[in-house]
Amino acid sequence: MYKLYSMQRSGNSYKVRLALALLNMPYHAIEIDILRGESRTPEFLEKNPSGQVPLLEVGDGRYLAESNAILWFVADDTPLSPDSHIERAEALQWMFFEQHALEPNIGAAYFWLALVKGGRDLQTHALEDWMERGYGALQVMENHLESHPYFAADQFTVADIALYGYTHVADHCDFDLSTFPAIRAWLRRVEQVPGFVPMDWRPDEIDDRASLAASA
Ligand SMILES: N[C@@H](CCC(=O)N[C@@H](CS)C(=O)NCC(=O)O)C(=O)O
Repeated sequence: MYKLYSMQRSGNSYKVRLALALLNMPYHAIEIDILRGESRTPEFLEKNPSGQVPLLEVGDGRYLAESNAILWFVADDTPLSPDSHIERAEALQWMFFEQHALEPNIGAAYFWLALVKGGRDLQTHALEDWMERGYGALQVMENHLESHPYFAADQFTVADIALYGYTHVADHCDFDLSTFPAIRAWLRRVEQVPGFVPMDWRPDEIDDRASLAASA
């Protein structure tokens, strides 16, 4: 069984939890609180030198980092992964887009505005850039979704999961989605996919370090 190091309110971690839930794959979840430095301990850095979640232990002491690499790994040979050569590449194209255009802007705004107390004051200057680039990414998505139901292969794939992670919290960190009707319709379509789980959903087996420590 896989072991997933993840943080409940991390969009990158949620992408992996959503894929595993949709695939009905059992796993053991370990909650890592990045705000308390739990991803930067020597023990964690040994597993992932980047000091970040999500991190999947795939067995035999082998670890996989980077949310989209994990998505690709778990979705391989499942209905979440397109079959044809070109459609697989198109899914990857959108997953790279997510990492360079969406996540660094909406993900950063979400982290500092929604998760870090006082984050808005600490990041006033960066916020302007994140907003501008984040809206740019949303416009690219809107244009695509005006004529496609999903991002790749005209079907729901890992590319949608990757993009859903931060797009669905954009309005929690100052982005206004009211002028992006195609994105809003796509968000609702994703939420209708059988087996969909929201960000605050927890798998049955969760090892929360803080609650374990508190009950010890
Ligand atoms: N490109 C990585 C980014 C992962 C990432 O930024 N993780 C954040 C949580 S969303 C983290 O662990 N930050 C803690 C830190 O950098 O110390 C991915 O997609 O997995």
